[in-house]
Amino acid sequence: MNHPFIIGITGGSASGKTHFLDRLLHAFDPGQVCLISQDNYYKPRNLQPLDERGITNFDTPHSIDFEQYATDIRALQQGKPVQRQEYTFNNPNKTPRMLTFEPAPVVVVEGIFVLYYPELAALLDLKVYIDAKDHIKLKRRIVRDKVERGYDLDDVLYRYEQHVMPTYEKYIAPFKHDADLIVPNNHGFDKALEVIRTFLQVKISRS
Ligand code: UZR
Ligand code: MG
Repeated sequence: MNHPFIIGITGGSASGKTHFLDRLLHAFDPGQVCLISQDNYYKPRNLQPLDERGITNFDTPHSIDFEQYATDIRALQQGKPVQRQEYTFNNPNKTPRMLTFEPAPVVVVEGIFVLYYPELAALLDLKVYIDAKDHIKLKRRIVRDKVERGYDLDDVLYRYEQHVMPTYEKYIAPFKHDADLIVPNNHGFDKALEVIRTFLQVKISRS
């Protein structure tokens, strides 16, 4: 097999990265595309930095074990499978599964910091930035954090203002300029999705 084509997907929290990838991956067979998400590389909770109020801040580049993340992406690049325990966010009742990432012609690397870490960015053959307005991201984040991550409204608003936005401005938005493609996602992304899907199909057919 040739080296896989590695596509990076980034953008602010709740910009629609996961949703974009759900839709994209739907169009492929499981053996054609491997998704390896930064979410599974959060360090354990007791190693997460605390803010000045003693609240865990999951939004700093120190929150992620990016050395291991880069090592695992390199393994996939060389055609080797990777195992990693699932990260279950704020759900103590959920038993983490052991995930296996199998090498595939296309590898998708997704997360808020994938352009920030130079070692990681250097592995990407195509860099895509999903862009949404701040109030739209906040609205999505309120809904998602309640349903999927178990935070109440006060908590979401506090984190958004104190952690998420400062991180966005410092470690995410500046890297928009390093992206190859910027996909606006305020009202949907159907056409951009189709462009990227078609492109990846060509890559797969030539692999
Ligand atoms: P996306 N995050 C959690 O909510 N809980 C955790 O245990 C670990 C991370 C959040 C993190 C960040 N911040 O903004 C977001 N907080 O996950 C990134 N608070 O994920 O790109 O899917 O929004
Ligand atoms: Mg996500």
